[in-house]
Amino acid sequence: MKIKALVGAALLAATTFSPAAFAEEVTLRAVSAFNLGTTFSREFEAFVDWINENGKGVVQIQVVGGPEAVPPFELGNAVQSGVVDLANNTTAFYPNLVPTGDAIHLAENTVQEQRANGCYDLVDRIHQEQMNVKFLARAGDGMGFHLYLTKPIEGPDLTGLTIRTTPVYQAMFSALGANLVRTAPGEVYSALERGAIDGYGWPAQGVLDLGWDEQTKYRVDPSFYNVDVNLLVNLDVWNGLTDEQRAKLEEGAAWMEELNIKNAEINAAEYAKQADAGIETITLSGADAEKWLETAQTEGWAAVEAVDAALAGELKACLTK
Ligand code: 173
Repeated sequence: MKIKALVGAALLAATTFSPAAFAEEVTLRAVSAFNLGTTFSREFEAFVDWINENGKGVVQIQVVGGPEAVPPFELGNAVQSGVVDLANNTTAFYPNLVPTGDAIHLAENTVQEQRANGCYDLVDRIHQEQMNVKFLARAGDGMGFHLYLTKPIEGPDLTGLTIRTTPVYQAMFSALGANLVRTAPGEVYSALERGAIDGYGWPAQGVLDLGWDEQTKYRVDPSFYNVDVNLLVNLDVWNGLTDEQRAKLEEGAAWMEELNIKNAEINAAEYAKQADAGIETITLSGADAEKWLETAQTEGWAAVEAVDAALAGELKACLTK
């Protein structure tokens, strides 16, 4: 018995994560796919502060870093394997692991509605089964995506334009005729500066954070979809926590998801700042706007259906009205 216990303790000491049975307070190591201090780490950092304030003696979070710590497109693998315990990441950065993840930003209902109608449980189950992570919480809800350009367009025709993309915009922009280049956010500024791209897909918020306004002339309205930036916890780590630790993290998750309500107001403030920075708005209207939004939804769902028709059907049933 004694030897077994000693070997067990030695093995545990060799891992970065100390299970709850041996430590009253556990510290999770977290990495963000987005630069710390910028828009898409905002809710994550608020969540970390909330946990570190309200979880004393139970659970704490240590932020290891942002994209400089783990490259954004590698972060999914890092949290899957347990190299990091908790990740702030968007489905567009881990399509290799959860190929139907694109469905989440096609949602027409809120995160709170998805919790109530069972959709959150479905999304969580898919993440657990396919990626070995607990889908703890979602930020970004209530904020759409836009196309930003260095040259004007007349209507919803992107023929001849080279646009920086992620899986979010891929189906829509390619159906509208664009050439696409997939890059992490960190490469957008220099691609614009070099003239390698004529524009990029990006959410309503965060352009100024990254200094991209210097290289951006136009934003195309209306916005489409709903941003998803998710807190993911390695499933082995999650399962090793006590009920109290899990409950504290879930309490923090619900608190963080309430912050999504502020997005409408923040979007409006961000549009005003973009205008002040000289970004002009190209507003598609009438049939052009209809084509823009219709293409977004139809092509977006077609891409998810092509991955897994049955799962796409289940997701669509609880994500759309
Ligand atoms: O454009 C992107 O890099 C992207 O897909 C995304 C998704 C969520 C938040 C910010 C960017």
